[in-house]
Amino acid sequence: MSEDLVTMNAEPWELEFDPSTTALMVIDMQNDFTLAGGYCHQYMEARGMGDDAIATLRTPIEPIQRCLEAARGAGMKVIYTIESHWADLSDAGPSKMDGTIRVGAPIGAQGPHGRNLVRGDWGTEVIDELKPLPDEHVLHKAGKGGFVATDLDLILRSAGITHLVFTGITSDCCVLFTRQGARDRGYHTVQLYDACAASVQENHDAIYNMIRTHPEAFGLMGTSEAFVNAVAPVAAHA
Ligand code: C5J
Repeated sequence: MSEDLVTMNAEPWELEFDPSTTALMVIDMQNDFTLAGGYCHQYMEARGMGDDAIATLRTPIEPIQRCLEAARGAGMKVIYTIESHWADLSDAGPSKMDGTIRVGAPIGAQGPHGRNLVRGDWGTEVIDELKPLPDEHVLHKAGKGGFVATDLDLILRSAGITHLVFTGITSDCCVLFTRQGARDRGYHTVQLYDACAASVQENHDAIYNMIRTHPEAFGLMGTSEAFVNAVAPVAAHA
């Protein structure tokens, strides 16, 4: 274990962490949530907001690229999650199926590029701009929270990880559920404002109001710049 304790600017207080026991989380940066024709575009289009949602959900891409470069340079663990289901939809529960039918984008329906949220299809691939390295985990989850029915907790604890830095989408759904799963399991967390997004900007900002008001429940808030600045000295002599 390294002795490289770093301090990151965050709200409402600074976060001190060791990069060797901290993981960068990249939540659901997959084609189905970031490209026209995908699952998210379909259901937001049903409300006349498809293109706006995709534009907003792509804003974290560059900040995440900078975070990935800094985290990898500092030798940090990087973990991706993907929302996906088996091709026979056996892990798509009744309430989730019903909800996606009602919003106009049923799980498993054929879209222009593949079936919605089906593992192995186009929509459940990590986007080209953020491809994982061969030794990085890409965890597939059928729920919104990354700890539910996955081996995420085991992987983190086996690697001695105590702190999680959250990036990805969406801040009002899968980032929120995964972060809260982490909080309930005792991990320290910080979420990076510009490296996350929701399909509706007001929801993204509401999440940050919640964090500011209840950091004991939701963890801390920072920026990609603050994270990169914190780990850059470690990267410089890694
Ligand atoms: C949603 C997600 N919103 N990744 N998924 O269905 O947040």
